[in-house]
Amino acid sequence: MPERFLPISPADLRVLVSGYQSWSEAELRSLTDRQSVPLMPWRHQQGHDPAFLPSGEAGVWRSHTLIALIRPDGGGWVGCALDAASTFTHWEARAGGDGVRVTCTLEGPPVDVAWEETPDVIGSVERLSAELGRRMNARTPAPLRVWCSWYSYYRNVTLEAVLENARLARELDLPFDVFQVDDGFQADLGDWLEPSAHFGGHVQELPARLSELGFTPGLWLAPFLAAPTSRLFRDHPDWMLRGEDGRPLPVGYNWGGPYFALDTTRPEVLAWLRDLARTVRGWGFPYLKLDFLFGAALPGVRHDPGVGRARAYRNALAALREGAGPDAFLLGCGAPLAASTGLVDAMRTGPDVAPFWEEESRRLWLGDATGPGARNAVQTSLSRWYQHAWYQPDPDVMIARRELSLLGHTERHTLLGLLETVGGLRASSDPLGRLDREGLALLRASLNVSTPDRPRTLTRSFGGAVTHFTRGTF
Ligand code: 9PG
Repeated sequence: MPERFLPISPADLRVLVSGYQSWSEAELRSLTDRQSVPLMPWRHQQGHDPAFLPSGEAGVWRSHTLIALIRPDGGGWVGCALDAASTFTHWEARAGGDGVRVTCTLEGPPVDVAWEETPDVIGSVERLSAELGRRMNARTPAPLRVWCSWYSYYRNVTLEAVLENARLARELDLPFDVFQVDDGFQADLGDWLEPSAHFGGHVQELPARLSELGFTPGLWLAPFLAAPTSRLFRDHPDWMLRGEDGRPLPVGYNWGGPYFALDTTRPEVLAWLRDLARTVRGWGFPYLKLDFLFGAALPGVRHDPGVGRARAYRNALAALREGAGPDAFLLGCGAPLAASTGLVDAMRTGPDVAPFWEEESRRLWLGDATGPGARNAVQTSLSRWYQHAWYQPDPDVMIARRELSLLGHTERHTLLGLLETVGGLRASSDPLGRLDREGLALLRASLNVSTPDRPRTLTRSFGGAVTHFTRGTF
């Protein structure tokens, strides 16, 4: 279905779009509004698909994998790719004077794409999304309750801080399944096996001690990236994704500088990824948070130009799955969404939560709603509710603490209510020793895992919230 024309007034339609990767915007908006495109070019690679950016014109909406156009009576049209293993499916809805033109373009080999008119858009979205999940052998294990070090310790995390929280969780009888160490334990981006100077030990020491306390050990990796200062980059400059000029291509900016991505069409890179996952699994980490995964799907010059971006990505993720083992729990993050189905167990479906509601200037003036904040996280995950058929959604952590947070009472409770709506993983980063009675009660409430079939019913009753959770109206 390369192109369809709908003879209906654009003013009567809303559009549901799902951005490319975890952090990209997903929203339900009036078709005549303008989809924002980040002003800063370096945000294009890190939050969007640089090969299919929002156009920035009013009345033009771009979406990956799935798009829906919704009439006021709840009926409308839904388009959905039914497979995403080797192909990215790009949708565009363009309002014109006499109707709406919908186009679908494929990046990769031909793939089945559904397009239907329906009296019940929500029902059709759920059904087509489930069909994609079935065809790609989605893994949707029971959701876990995770303590993650990121949203309070950030890169200053230490071995002792993780253990202290784990001991407290046991003492307070908090029902966490997993204790997961995030970014900060490693010597450099790419040098995962050496410890950072401040961590106070080797991350290898943690599994035995966490298991003793009854928790499953979890570890963060950004396995497709390398810092220019890393040993990985120094030893293997030829393993990097390249630009047209033949030099390693800087693909983003974080950790105080630019970073590079691995070229996963090289067999030796796939072997290295397999070994990495096998090694950390061998250390005793069956739960892995695999971050910045978009790194393997960026446009650039690859060793094997015959392998498309979606395939290069999928092969890289499959290598990690092979190394970690079929029973490892893999959480994707910063990842192309549908293309991960069947290889990950859970997926971050929005940008990072933060201990504040939102950075309005970044969203409104810089056109970038991929930044951290409770509002962006909630809106995006909520607008992707149907993806529970592809993996366990991870709407990111609850922030229950009052100290070290700017979230007010209503915002904390809104966060809780909306996380419950999305279902999936339940997580916290709160320093447990700093929670007061109210914070502890809120944390306990948030660890109540909701089942994957709940979002549907809840989203119907939260329809108003989804609709009004839009720029300027909330
Ligand atoms: C660790 C963090 C945490 C967090 C992840 C991810 O677009 N960006 O520049 C961008 C940077 C970092 C980021 C998200 C987006 O956070 O989502 O949970 O693991 O990395 O560095």
